[in-house]
Amino acid sequence: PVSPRLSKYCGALVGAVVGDCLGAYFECKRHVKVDELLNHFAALDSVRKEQQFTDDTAMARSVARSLVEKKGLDVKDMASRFVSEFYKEPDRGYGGSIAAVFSKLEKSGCSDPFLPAKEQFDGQGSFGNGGAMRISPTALYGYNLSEEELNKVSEDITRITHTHPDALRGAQLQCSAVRLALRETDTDHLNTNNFIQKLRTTMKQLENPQNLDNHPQPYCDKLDTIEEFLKRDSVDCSEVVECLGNDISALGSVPTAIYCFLRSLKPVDYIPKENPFERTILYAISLGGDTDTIATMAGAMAGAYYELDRVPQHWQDICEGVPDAVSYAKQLHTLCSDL
Ligand code: 8NA
Ligand code: MG
Ligand code: MG
Ligand code: MG
Repeated sequence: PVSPRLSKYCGALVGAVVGDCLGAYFECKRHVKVDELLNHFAALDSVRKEQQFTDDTAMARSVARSLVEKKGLDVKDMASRFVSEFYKEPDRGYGGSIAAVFSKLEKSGCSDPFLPAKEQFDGQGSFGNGGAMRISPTALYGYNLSEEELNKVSEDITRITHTHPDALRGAQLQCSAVRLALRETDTDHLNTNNFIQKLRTTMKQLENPQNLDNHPQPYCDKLDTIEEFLKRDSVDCSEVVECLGNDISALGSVPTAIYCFLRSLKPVDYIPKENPFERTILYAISLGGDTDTIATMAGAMAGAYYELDRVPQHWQDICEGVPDAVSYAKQLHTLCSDL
């Protein structure tokens, strides 16, 4: 018998992999037609061909492997794994500007693993979601860490490629949400207000630690929007996209992924799926835009919450990298029990 905690660990990493592999087909479609989405998924039932993962999973695997093998965060080791994976398989659909970071890391032998990312976009750093898309294994590793320690680990892993505050805060938010989903034991009744309130407390501390008036706190604002949307019976796709986003920025995708997870706890009228894990993935993809990344982030939360056995077996069979995800989940579970 597998402990519920281990099954939640496996669910998180497998959920992330299937979200990436299945979302990738629709990536960059500005609008996904519901009919097309449902037909695609119906046809998938008889597909045997492997559905390949993209940069999201390629990088998440390096995060997991490095944490396991180094028994904690070793930034140089993680940076060199990102680099060698990139040069082994550069066509996994990486973000447009990230090759410059990998090239500088490679030339310098990762001597200062944080420097190349700082130089991106004239020193502004990337605000892309490439930090958040890969952070989920950190929530498994950091299950028992204090909130402060967890935020520090998420930030350092993200800083290897992204230094813009939006990218850092986005990865921290994603990691916190996955950890909350892992820690949730009542899989039938998630209190969404509590869930959002805990995330708001975390983000408030990160965005506005001195509690200043009129201080920008964009992630807290998005959490308010999510809460407001959840009070309504339904919200049009177009309004979700307009207010929360579906693009490659962290701010325009991490809150969206959280909303997808929380909205899909209940039936969604145009997604006729009983299984709430499946519903989460299809709903995330239905929003269009950066579908692999929003589905991988929502998939990590949903898999963590519902556990591995809610991830359809056929999806597990056809998505590339599922057995490895199970193996990393087990190793992170063992590691974190020893910490
Ligand atoms: P990134 O750091 O290259 O950022 C992605 C893009 O965001 C950049 O290429 C810029 O266009 C833009 N950007 C980021 N920061 C700034 C800034 N400070 N000023 C102006 N523009 C900026 O790569 P990443 O790792 O963050 O990207 C992750 C995404 O790329 C994921 O969705 C992943 O799946 C992949 N991807 C996305 C698409 C898509 O359009 N949906 C397509 C292929 C690959
Ligand atoms: Mg991708
Ligand atoms: Mg993407
Ligand atoms: Mg179970």
